Amino acid sequence: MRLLSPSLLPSAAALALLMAAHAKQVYEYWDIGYLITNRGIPNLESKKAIGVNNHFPLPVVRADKGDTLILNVHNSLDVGTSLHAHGLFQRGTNYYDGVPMTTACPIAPGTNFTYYIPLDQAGTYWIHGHSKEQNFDGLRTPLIINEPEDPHNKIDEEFLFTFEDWWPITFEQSMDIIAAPHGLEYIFGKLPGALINGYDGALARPLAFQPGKTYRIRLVNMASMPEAEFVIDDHDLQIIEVDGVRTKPKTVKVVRLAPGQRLSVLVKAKPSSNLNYNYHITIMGDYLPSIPGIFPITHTSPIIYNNKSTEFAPTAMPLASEPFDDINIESLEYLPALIADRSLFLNLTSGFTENEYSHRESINFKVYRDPIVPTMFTALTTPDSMAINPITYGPQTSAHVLKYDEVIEVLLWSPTERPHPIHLHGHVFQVIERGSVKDKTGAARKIVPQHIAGYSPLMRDTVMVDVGNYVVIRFRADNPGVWNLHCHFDWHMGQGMNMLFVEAPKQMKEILKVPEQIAEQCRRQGIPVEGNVVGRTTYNYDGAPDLPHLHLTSPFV
Ligand SMILES: [Cu+2]
Repeated sequence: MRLLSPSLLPSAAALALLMAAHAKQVYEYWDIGYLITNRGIPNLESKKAIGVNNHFPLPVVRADKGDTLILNVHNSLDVGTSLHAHGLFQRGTNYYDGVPMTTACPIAPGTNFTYYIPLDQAGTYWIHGHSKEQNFDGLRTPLIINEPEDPHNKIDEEFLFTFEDWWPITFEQSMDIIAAPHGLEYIFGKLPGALINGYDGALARPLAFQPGKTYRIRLVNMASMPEAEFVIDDHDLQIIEVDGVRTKPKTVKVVRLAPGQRLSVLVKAKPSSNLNYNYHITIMGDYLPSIPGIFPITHTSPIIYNNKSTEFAPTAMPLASEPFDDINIESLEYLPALIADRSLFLNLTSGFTENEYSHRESINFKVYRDPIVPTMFTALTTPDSMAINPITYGPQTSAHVLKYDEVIEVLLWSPTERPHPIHLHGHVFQVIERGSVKDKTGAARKIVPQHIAGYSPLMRDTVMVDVGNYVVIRFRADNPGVWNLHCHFDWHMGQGMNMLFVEAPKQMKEILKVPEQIAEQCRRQGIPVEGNVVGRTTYNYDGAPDLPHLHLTSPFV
């Protein structure tokens, strides 16, 4: 028998020990409470915002891959709250995904709850409220997970930019307004300001560049509605990461991010320091009115090579080049286009309720409403034969039950005048195809080359479905749990554009070991944790939340 030196061949156990030696616990204490503020934006009314530890901006959370994030929350609000780590797979920890009535119960007012989140992925993520769209009122912050072995650690310096819209009204106030006839017209009289890194965008900080160096810039769009564009005059941006997924380097002039999306770009500084430059951040949205000087908002700030010079390179604004298209970016890790086992067609559309003509957003005309029992508990406590039947979760959750390891293709289409940044929890998906719903010639159709050996379609967790467009995505159901698919425009989510994938319920029962504190939060609020959508162990759904019938048009519009 041939023996290998242990020093040449570390055992799995030795490797695990090695990893454990580096892994650490990253501890955060967050007291979530109200603050009256306009976030320092001139001429904007203050509102009742939701902050952490009586302060804005929220703490930026930084950790290394392999660490565990221990996030101890105290809820000082008078309503429930919860936190979602956007982009993390939560493999085996579905109950820490932070979606009340899907994966757990809300954190009750006046109580504490601790998230224990294993950080198994490196990249750029964010943490935000997932209870009544509390992110709209400020509960959102980046989560940066460093990869100790990342070759891009050899960059010279790293910068982070977050983008937020800041409205002078609360989410609750805005929902009342937009649901009413002519609500959108009224609300556009209260346009938001822009926050960059948590402060008034007009104060965006100057950056200092040194000739010949390479910088990594992380971009996080945490906005409730607008998209954000980032450009540096006469500098290339090399995309290396999209939504936490490493990509093959892709050089562009400008990047655009929809709400929920993140990017990392490398920027190589000029070889000399003769000139200074500007960078520009534009907060924009096709659906928001264009008001000269007010919206879209572009904030410009200098990149200083030479602080003795006042000379600047000519500006690239307004932008001439096209924003990048995620169909043309490849993931770094080789994974060819998955072969779909089945396809779903999701019509992202809106309507008006039958009696009040109140506006609602929907998926396939189904307006999401919370079940009586959190769906994860329904999947875990009903017999296998019931747990695989979507009706067990109630019609108003639009639950789709997925088989373990099957590949699902989803065609997302927006036939209305509204764009929808669609986010899937617990996964990244491949972006396979996009085009226009009304295109009869196929000219607008863009599809990844599925038969080119070595081609790896981009994987991401949030994709923009533009006005009148469709997007085809594919993912493998290899993460047992209950995962939301929803629009990341807060108003659309709040109006019901949300649905559930109940993924591999049988395997969920084997894998998920639900901590006692989850059920304790439910019991404290009288929320049942067993049975079907209404808490029964039979096929009796009396009392399930209504599914409102939608009219396509309203007599008021
Ligand atoms: Cu939407």
